[in-house]
Amino acid sequence: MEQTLILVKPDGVQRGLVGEIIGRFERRGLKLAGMKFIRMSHDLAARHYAIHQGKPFYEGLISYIVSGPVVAMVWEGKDAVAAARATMGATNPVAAAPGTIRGDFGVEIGRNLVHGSDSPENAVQEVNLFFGAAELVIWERANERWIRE
Ligand code: DAT
Ligand code: MG
Repeated sequence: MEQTLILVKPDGVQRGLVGEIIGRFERRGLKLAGMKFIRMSHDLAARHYAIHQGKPFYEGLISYIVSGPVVAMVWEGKDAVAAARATMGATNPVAAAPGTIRGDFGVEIGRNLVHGSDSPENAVQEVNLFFGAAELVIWERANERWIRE
């Protein structure tokens, strides 16, 4: 089953939006497979954002993501990556549609509240970077047939 790595970034935690953000993925119908509350190390941040190394915003991005605790989660389901990205909204909250997390709570690209994997291939890498196999839970959701055909 497709999985995606979602982070509630330090601004989401500091602003008391953890429950609000988790609730949106939960209500959407994605299924939670793993969750932890961590302070990312500089090393983890550098590995997570390796693709952005050298870009003008890289240093600011790293110092932001390690500036406070984050909630790291794995959500799963068919098309989990695309569904989660749609729920998050565009990278720049100013351009994000109202009704999305970034469109409802953000006004600044460097404070965009949430991370979500951008492809199923990258999602596999990101999930493995943050979670060991033993930290992911296989479980049966009682109302599964009312969410998935
Ligand atoms: P996303 O988080 O939507 O996947 P991304 O992977 O392109 O976006 O970039 C990672 C983060 O880096 C993004 O959430 C915010 C920051 N960022 C991206 N482009 C930026 C820019 N042009 N200026 C400042 N920060 C930027
Ligand atoms: Mg990205």
